[in-house]
Amino acid sequence: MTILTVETTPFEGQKPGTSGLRKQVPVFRQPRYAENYIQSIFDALEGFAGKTLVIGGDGRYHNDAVIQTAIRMASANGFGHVLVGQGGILSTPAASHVIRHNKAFGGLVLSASHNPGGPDGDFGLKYNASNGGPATEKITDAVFARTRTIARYKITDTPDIDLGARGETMVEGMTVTVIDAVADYADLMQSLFDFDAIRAMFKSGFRMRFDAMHAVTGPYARRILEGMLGAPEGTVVNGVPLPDFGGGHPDPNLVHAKGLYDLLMSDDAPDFGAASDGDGDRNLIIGRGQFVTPSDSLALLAANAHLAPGYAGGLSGIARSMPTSAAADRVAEKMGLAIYETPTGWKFFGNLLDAGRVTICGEESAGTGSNHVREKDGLWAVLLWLNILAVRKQSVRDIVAEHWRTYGRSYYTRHDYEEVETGAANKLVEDLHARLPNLIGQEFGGYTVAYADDFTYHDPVDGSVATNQGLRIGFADGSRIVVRLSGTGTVGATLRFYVERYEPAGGNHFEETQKALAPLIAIAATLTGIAERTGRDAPTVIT
Ligand code: G16
Repeated sequence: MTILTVETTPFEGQKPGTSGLRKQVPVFRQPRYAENYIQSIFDALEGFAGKTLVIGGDGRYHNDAVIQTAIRMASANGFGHVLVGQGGILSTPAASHVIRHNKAFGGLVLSASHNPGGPDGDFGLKYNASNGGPATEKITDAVFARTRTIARYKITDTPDIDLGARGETMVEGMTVTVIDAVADYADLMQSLFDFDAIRAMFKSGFRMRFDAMHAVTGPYARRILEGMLGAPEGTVVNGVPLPDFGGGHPDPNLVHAKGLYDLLMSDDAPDFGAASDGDGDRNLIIGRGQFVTPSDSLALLAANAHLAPGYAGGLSGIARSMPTSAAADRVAEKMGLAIYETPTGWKFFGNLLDAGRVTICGEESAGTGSNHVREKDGLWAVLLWLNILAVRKQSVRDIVAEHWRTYGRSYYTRHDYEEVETGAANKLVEDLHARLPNLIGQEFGGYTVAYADDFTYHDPVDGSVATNQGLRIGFADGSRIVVRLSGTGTVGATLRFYVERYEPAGGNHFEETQKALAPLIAIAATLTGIAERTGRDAPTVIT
């Protein structure tokens, strides 16, 4: 067996987006494509000789093939040890924990998150650093630069590892350990939450449905919810990870998890419903008769986290991505906590968490997490909710209503226009960008523009600056419209409109969301000319 140095030439467009490199499977399956990208990652890193690399993915189509390649390349490039999840599986938050727990040099996370899988679906690959979090822009820029000049990669000609069985194998002087994908993560969850209280709640008849969407959280949810917490068998549905997610779209939103939503709104609704996405970092929370927006969920979890043992000492601060509603800001204000507004992308929370400035972070895109790992964490959010419900002994609906009574409500919606022609989408953003300075002071249907800018983030920890992070149009009453291009789509461009209006404590908090926001949605349509420019008369997805 030998180490081979293979000559190669660059591929166009291996640019990591919001969450690593995401492309359609046929693109990723081209000969040398994954190899080029993995070698570019290794070339952008320094000092890993003899160190540990964690590898795992969400089980989607092509996962196993790329894992075998990554193992051969890690060996050929001089890593000393690879930890890989059994069956090639590791949820993204579990991978983050395994990296931290084992003091690994870093990890390769194979996932296209909530994007569809299968031979014609999507695939993705990202590098996480030793803190367990997504690589910083500095590293991803270096990786991208390398993909443009790469001329060779290193790989061994060793046979495939058996990923199905736990144990150790040697690959050219490097040890590969196939680990239990769930055990360490389950221990971590048990250390944060009051499992006794949650167990007692299930025992007293509390009913829940967790939809794993045939994605990676199935084994985690079964072991933790049904195994350790005593939820009745059948609580977890679609619990077997499948390479094509059973033909579904593993995005826990109101379109792709409609079955769960309908159940929770029905006469036969259980007390609580939740779902997670392809790689287990997102969460959907629905109480009986009550959907909880991710922005509200962040605010509610922050306000109640002290009820869980892992957060009993209080929070150091809260962070949210810029397009996320200001609901968490009001909690921070009342509790005297620092609040940070970061660009979209979990990586921007990393420095704040590492520096101990914040304990809890969240995003409108169904991501919530804390300093326990450096990724958002779907099951963690579900367990924190369960812990809160077990202690407060109220329904989700009552808890939400009480929260709005105390803090006011941020009516909030996101309208996505997917697979828009890239040129048209870029032009829309460019034109609106050019008009921003002139909008200030103008009035639209009773809403006066107080500020309009392209969001720039100054990282308070390392001083780095991220520009062009989304167009914000803020109104005098605190309402807001945000327009940005998604960094995770793989076909054409995805345009996102985020619309928010604040209804203070004492106001009407029970209007239908789209109705409550209709005037602002109309302003967004007029200002952007979305219909004329894209030919679309409605968004693809409304959340
Ligand atoms: C990724 C990032 C998130 C981001 C989301 C949506 O999530 O980790 O921080 O909010 O993409 O990004 P965009 O609006 O650019 O599509 P995931 O779950 O896809 O890894």
